Amino acid sequence: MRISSFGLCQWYISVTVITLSILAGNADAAINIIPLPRSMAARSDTFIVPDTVAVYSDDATSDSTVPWIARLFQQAGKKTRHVFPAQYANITVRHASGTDTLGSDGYRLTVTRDNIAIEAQTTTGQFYAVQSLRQMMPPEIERKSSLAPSTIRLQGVAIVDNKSRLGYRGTMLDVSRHFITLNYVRETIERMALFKLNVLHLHLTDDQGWRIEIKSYPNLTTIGAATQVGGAHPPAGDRWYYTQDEMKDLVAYAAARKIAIMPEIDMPGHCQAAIASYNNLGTSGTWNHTEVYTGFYVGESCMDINNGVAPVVDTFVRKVWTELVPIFPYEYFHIGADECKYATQAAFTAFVKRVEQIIHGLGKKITGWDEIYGIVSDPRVQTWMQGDDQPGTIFSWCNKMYWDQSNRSGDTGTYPWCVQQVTLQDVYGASPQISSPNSHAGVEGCLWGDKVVASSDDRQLFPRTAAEAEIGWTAANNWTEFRSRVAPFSVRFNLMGISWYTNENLVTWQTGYTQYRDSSDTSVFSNFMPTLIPVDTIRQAFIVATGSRRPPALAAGSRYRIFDLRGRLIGTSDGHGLKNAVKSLVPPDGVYFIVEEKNGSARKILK
Ligand code: TNX
Repeated sequence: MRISSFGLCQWYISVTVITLSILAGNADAAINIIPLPRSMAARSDTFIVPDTVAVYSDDATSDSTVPWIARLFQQAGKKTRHVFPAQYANITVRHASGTDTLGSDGYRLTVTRDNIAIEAQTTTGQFYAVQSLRQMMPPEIERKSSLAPSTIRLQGVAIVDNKSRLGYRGTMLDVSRHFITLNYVRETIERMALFKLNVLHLHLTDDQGWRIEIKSYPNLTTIGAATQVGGAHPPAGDRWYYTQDEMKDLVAYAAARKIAIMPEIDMPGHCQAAIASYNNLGTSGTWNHTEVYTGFYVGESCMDINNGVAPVVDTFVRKVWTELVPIFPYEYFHIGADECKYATQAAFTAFVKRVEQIIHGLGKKITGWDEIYGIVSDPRVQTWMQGDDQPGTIFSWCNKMYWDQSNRSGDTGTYPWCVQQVTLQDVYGASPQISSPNSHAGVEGCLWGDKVVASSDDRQLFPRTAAEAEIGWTAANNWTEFRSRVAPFSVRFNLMGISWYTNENLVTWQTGYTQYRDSSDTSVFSNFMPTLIPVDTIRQAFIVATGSRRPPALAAGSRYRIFDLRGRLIGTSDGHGLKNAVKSLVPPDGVYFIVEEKNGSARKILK
């Protein structure tokens, strides 16, 4: 139990987060892993996690996985120590031989009464085994703070998860239209890792903003990053771009989680921020090129390429990509290349071929949207249009994988130009589309930022990202089964602080948990972070949930009010102590918040 003070305030409350399954010491549950492992056989025995977990690793490759295991068990309120030899270990990590059949991302994970065994041919495979183990642990480990000591039982199982269906399983964040903070990008990386996604595609530039420092073109950030859709500016002391050093750190952070970052610099269209920074990159008479575009609809900018690639454009393209080489080790550079309205086809083709030459000269491969199909020699093209679905493409059909499309018809705050809704089932249902004969190289969900402000809109990413991860990993395609396997993730999402969308009619989410609020729902608990929530937020939640503008006068003793995660008042108990309040008011499962009003003392209790 942790107790901390909120400090001075006019009245005092405390919040208790109770997870009854943990209180009861009963963490057994069906094994619900997403994406679905290739083969999984439940065993009849159970592993009880000891207070100190002894970890054995067999070589340097396996050693690098140990910190992830330590972190996992630390979150579970356990200690770990590294031991030798294996017979003293509760968990063993082994580097499988090169002749094994697990492949570059497969693993074996076996849980028995006596120990947990992880085996893989690569650190990626070992990391994925840890992610599966993470999903077998109680969801409470996802809190920012570690669990208090409790009994954790893991169901015995033998998993062999060999070779993902697609090598590329991506998420795209559009950091240009609305800037996305590094913190949120890191958060997204953590969430991707849980589902074994492996490429974060950053749409770094567009008409509304240039978001990466380029030392040889400083205006790109002084001018090009000064605004976003809607025309706002960064608050004083803040900036809306990433420095090269920040990006290097981010790349390393992602790499540790087995995620590569693919940079995209959109050209020759979608580049108004660049043209506004260096006017001679554009041509007059096509589109306003003296200011960064702050409109919401897709812009129409185009670089000066219709009379041959202008030398100034050629130099720009070469220097920009050159500066990115030491930052992004990923093999592909993405050039967007979509929607360059004012370029003739011949000019566009010549430009793309020239950029390909530059990128090849830098030792990288080139990729982009449908428009470059058939122009470039590298096999990978990303497709949003059904008609351009070709072997080797990255599947991002806008009616299945555009996360800025609504979860349901009529959802405000989204941009449903492609289709009225993309439900969880729609995403899952794309599975047959990505199989042979199309033989896609990958799948990617794209969170465009024209309208969606990512950092306050996890509901566009989740739970749909889980379905994307699943179909990218396995060809198994059983919606009814997936529906029940995804249901308990409501709990994990909540505890991870994800404000997710329920697709309420499609999945019976584990009871007692919240869903993302619609705009009419003013609850502030829907994105609750137990350890980080400021007292003012709790106060506001209290006011919203109770309708009371001022804290009520208190009876002798404490009054407890129980809320669900949506901020709905479940019940009130006066003066009978916490235990009684829990007993009489809290439903038998789920996470609830207990707000304790107490005149004169302040404490926050987390269990
Ligand atoms: C299409 S299709 C775009 C983006 C928009 C998005 C909005 C394609 C490659 N580009 O520029 O942001 O729709 O959904």
